[in-house]
Amino acid sequence: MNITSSHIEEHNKTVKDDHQESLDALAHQLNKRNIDINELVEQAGAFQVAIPSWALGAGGTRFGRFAMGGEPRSLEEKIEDVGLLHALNHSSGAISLHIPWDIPEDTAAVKELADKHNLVFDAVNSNTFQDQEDQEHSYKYGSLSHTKEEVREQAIEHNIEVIKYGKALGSKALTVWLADGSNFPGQQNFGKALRNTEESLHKIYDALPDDWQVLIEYKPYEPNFYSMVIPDWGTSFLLANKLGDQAKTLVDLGHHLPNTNIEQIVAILLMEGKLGGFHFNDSKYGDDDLTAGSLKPYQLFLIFNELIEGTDGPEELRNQIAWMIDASHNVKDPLEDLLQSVEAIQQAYVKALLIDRDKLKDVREENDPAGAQEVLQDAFQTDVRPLLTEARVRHQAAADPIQLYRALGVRKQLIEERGADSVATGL
Ligand SMILES: [Mn+2]
Repeated sequence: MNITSSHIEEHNKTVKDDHQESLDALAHQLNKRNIDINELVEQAGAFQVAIPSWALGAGGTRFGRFAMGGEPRSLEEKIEDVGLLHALNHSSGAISLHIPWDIPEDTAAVKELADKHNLVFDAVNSNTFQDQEDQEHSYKYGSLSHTKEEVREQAIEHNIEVIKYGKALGSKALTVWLADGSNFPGQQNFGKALRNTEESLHKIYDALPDDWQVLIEYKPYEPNFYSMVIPDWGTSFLLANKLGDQAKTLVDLGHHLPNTNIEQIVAILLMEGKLGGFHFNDSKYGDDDLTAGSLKPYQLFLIFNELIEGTDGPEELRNQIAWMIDASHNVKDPLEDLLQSVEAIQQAYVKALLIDRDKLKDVREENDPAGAQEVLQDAFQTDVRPLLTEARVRHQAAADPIQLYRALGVRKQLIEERGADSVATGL
């Protein structure tokens, strides 16, 4: 399945007049606020969010997995799917691999295929939360934190191997998420488990190329329900500080207890130069892995407000942090879901760029909370969708990616090519 430039042109022609009308209205509105729409269109078009290789199939829950049909059967087909997304929205120009679900056997060929789709390889992810076939030691009771040295060594070796794959593909970061923890009180010595983890991470850190980063993810519960070895940003931050400059914290939006003020965490990590990565999703109760922005678009906007406030400019913000979608798709077509996620992230980003920073500074200085709310709402309530459409059109992508995806019958064609019962590797 290929989306060609003529598919795109045809589609863009059909929406051209309506789009121009909306864009002109928005430009006029922003002009009155002394905002140049072209500058924002450029920033929006430059924003890229990595797609993880495991997000292209139907996601599973503990209770069931409902096949989507046409799921990618190999890493090559996953790259093709991300290529489809990028062709449609011009903002999914990176892929994040999960090893060992997606081992690039022939790295040169995999890189070439990615190049063909204008994709680069973002952070690589290790996996020590499952046992693999022919693995000597089990991770049932932990990996980098395990009580037994031989298990820890095996997990360290795995991470170093993941770095090797990443190096061959041009990645610049390793993301470590540990499922390690305990299910029952008394099961684990908290201090010892954390100390073991620190020592293991040190060995992985020593194997990092000089221009790489290691990103440490945290999670308060699940799969362990009494304690997690790295439960929160503070513990991740502590480890990152102990390791050194190349170690940073990764914030996954679904990895917090309900009502946590994530934007404040973002601000503090940025202040300390320790925010390295971001995983987008949305949730109502826990790590629900729902489409980014589907439930809490205002929270996403407030997070981007802090991201912009805490960095030196849009370009620095884009380059300084590894952006990735980390969501699962149980009932939606994953490709449509990913298109919606990217769109929601870009909306939040552009709306946060609209915030009148001088005014916000003034109202804060004057301790004027009502004034602060007005400033934020002025930005948040602006409908920036025509601006995002314009960014896509200027980059020869689809004015309305989902509309074109459906009009072309992409899923139907993928089912014809790959079968109705193909299953992607992943959760
Ligand atoms: Mn994550």
